Amino acid sequence: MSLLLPICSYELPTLNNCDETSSPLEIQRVEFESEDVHGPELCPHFFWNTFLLKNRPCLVKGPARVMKEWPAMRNWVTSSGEINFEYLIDAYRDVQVPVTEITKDISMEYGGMNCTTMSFQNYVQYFLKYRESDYSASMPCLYLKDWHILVNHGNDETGTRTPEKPYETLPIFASDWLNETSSKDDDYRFVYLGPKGSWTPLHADVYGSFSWSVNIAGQKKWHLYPPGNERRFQMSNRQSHPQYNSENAGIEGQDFIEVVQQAGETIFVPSGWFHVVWNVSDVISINHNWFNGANICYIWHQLQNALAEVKQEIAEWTSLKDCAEGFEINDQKQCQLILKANHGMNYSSFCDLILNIWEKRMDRLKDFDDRPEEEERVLLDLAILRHLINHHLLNDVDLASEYKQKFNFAISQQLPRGRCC
Ligand SMILES: O=C(O)CCC(=O)C(=O)O
Ligand SMILES: [Fe+2]
Repeated sequence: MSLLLPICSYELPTLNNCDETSSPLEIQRVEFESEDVHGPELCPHFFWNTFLLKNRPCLVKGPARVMKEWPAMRNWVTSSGEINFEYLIDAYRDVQVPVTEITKDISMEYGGMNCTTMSFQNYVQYFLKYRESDYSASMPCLYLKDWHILVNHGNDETGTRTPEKPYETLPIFASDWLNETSSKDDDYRFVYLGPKGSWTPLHADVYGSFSWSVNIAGQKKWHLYPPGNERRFQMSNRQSHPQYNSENAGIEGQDFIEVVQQAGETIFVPSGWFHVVWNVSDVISINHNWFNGANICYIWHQLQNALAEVKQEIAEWTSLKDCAEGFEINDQKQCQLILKANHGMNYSSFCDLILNIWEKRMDRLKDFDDRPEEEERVLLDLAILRHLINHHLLNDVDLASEYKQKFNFAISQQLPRGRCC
């Protein structure tokens, strides 16, 4: 089917999934150093067409002028480029933060490490001691990860001085359906603070999302594996590979990209790319997981695959008759409950998100003044959503009829002021 779009500088996704990557295995580098912040390099069309749609990783430098204005760049780093613990403690002293004990065993399974929470101040005290001991093997290696720093930002319950919002998402990453619709007390925007030697095991990101990650201070080393190798890694879904046992060699027989990310650089990790990350020095970084029209069909396919896995599991239990009491493979409700527990999302959470974005874009069309750029984006989102609904969601046998009705109603609506998508 062809999509009717206004003449548009955003290319349309081919609307297949992201499993194929024909690009050479090398990281592309983009420098956004232009003084003109509206210059072509910063333009979201360029990034959309070149990286998001092609599902290719890239390392972005700059835009220096924009990032220099981020409070995080000004305040979290000392003039000699070190992490500014004095400022951070002052700003986040009593905030409870999630901390993971990192094993030195590189073959550890993702999620197999111990997690706890502690006050930010206690974590920094530990960090400084660990550093003074020269990262002694006799001390635990603790990694502050997945800190939702913007959740409840400005809502000062702890008595700590509320800091400024530390950064603004760069325009190239701004189209973000996941964080746009996430609830006030949960999101997919994180800070990571880790001592030299801490690391994150092999995984692909939640739901098949994209991620971007910028180092505010310090260096990280990444190994990136293109999608399509999961079967050969012999793992299901997000589990780690048990034979990842050398930091430098990577997984035997598998091609990968190695990249060292410096302070001030942002890495874009596309959908379905497995990755391992090491903190080469003490590092503080900001990371978002997100998806939008460029990878929404992939997110949907991941959800369908996760449901197929649930059904498969239930079928296996059912064949062990004794444990199968009360379970039916066609019990949609049970399947959806397990899907939510396993995958973090199920059909209704996905469909609610899609309907929410559809409504917001339709509303947005009602009150455009003179911003053709933004209108173009909104029409692009609507065209992609319409395709997803017509060609994927409405054809799915497992989708509840209640949602099919809602989707049929949504796409039967006229676009405001005679527009089409
Ligand atoms: O920095 C890390 O330790 C992990 C980051 C990561 O996995 C990501 O940005 O997707
Ligand atoms: Fe990741």
